[in-house]
Amino acid sequence: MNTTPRLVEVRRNALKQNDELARALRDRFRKAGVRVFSVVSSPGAGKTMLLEKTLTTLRRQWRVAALVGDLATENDAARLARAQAPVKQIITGAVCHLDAAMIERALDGWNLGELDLLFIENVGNLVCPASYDLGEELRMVLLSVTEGEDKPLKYPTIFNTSDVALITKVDLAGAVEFDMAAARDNIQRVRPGMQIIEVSAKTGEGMDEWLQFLQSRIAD
Ligand SMILES: Nc1nc2c(ncn2[C@@H]2O[C@H](COP(=O)(O)OP(=O)(O)O)[C@@H](O)[C@H]2O)c(=O)[nH]1
Ligand SMILES: [Mg+2]
Repeated sequence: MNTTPRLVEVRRNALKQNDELARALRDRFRKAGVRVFSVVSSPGAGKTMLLEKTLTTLRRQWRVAALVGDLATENDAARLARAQAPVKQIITGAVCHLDAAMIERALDGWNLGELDLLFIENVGNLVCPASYDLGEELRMVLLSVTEGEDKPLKYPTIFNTSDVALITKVDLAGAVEFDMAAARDNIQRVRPGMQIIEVSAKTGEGMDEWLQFLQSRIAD
């Protein structure tokens, strides 16, 4: 007799289905030669601003595009489009994360062979996006200084499932008495060895290191 509660089972099946679709997407991206990077964070940590600056610089050298997820509004797509790259908004309604099926649908009509880089901005949330593989090859997690140093300890899964951490809005660190050493230490406690980059998309501090990191991944 199956003793697993029904809801748990439905959720497990949904995740399994997502993983299979994500694997197929990853294959498709590899065959098309497009590198796919996703960004996760709490709402307001600076994903869109960082991506706008990143796209603006990288589009000089690469064919870049972005997908951006939100519960409502096309605001972020409009902001990212200022970087003059193809951008599509995914409106999730009540759903607190993107999933592989949403990515597949959003790519409908796009020729992946014409792209070098695709960025995916996930819905702002430190919990739900952690469980959903989107077929990306690299997941970056943002922690803004205004959120406090303890967030990696409170939301370990999102840090555990990411490949690189960015500490954002470092221009505000002094104003909020952010303890950078403690934040770095907390990230290392949940994900030992993870690379950490400190940036301010506003002042440009750390952007060179960030862009160099991306370039080195692209060259891999
Ligand atoms: N001071 C400062 N503000 C920033 C920085 N990056 C983003 N912001 C501001 O933080 C707010 C949220 O940024 P946004 O990019 O929309 O975050 P998202 O919700 O993670 O996409 C906006 O008002 C931005 O102007 C930064 O590096 N420094
Ligand atoms: Mg955003």
